[in-house]
Amino acid sequence: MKCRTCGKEANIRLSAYNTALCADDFLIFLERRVTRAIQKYNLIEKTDSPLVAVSGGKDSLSLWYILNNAGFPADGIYIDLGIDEYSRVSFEKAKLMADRLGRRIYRFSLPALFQKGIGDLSKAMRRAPCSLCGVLKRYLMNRACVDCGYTVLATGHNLDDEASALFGNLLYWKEAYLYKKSIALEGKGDYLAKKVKPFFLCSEREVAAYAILRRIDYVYEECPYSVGAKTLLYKELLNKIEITSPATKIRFVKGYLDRVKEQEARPDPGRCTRCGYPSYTETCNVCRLFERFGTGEALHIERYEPAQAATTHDISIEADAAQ
Ligand code: Q46
Ligand code: ZN
Repeated sequence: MKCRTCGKEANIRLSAYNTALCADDFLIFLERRVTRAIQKYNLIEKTDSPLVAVSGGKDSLSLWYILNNAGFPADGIYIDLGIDEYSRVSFEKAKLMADRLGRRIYRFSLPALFQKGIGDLSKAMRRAPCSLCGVLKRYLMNRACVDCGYTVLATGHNLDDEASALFGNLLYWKEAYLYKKSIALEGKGDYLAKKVKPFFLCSEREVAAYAILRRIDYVYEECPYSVGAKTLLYKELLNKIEITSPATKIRFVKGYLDRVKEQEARPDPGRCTRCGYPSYTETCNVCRLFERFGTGEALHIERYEPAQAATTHDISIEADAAQ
């Protein structure tokens, strides 16, 4: 198996593109896919100041790395869910990348804000941890982006995440969610940040290979609450289909992108009467949580400055007709 670009021995087979590449050319290939998606879908402008949602996993750390090396200087936001060792290790990995890039990282901590981690908080609220976690992460990341002066929030959702979410939403005809999954969701006023997913068309396997080849130190363990999640089953099913019919996932997600209408993608939410941030109800879920479990103090965000100078390499965003 030879590398399509240089003819050397290939290291990775990309069945969806019916090709194979050596390690060096694969890194260039993936970085170009990301920068082209940024250009094609107008995800981030050169004048933007992006904030990356960093979990300590391979996707978010690789995205943070790529953006900074592609000329989009970005800081990170980490949400500490208070899941003991998992949260501690995840934040360590996030800080390592902050140091490597020479970028700042912000942190919201659920135990500091609510005196409980996501496990106890979800028990107290009689709500599934992942559903509550989703609400909190959306709120806190939006607050970090808007309040700290960033113009766009970038998340590391990859092709497999999007294909499995789309599959699940179609399977149960969750039409209300169907149009909220686009590659970019525009912001509104001074209270809702623009959200983008530059890895939308990059598979989980591709991002994992990228992280390993770039020696990105990420947390291997999954969040303990992900065990048994339906999205994992959907990912497995889609990967089985992919084996016999390569490129199914990317066609599925690209077909969605062609159909999704931006106007419908983000129905105008109202604003919470207490905090002023997006809410479909008079008082948002998070203000209600603060009322019950908060410390009574203002929302507190921690800020970590990088410990050492940045070590980066440049990634070109010029179009390359050969790819
Ligand atoms: S939602 Fe659920 Fe994830 Fe939150 S509680 Fe963990 S598994 S981290 S993407
Ligand atoms: Zn509120």
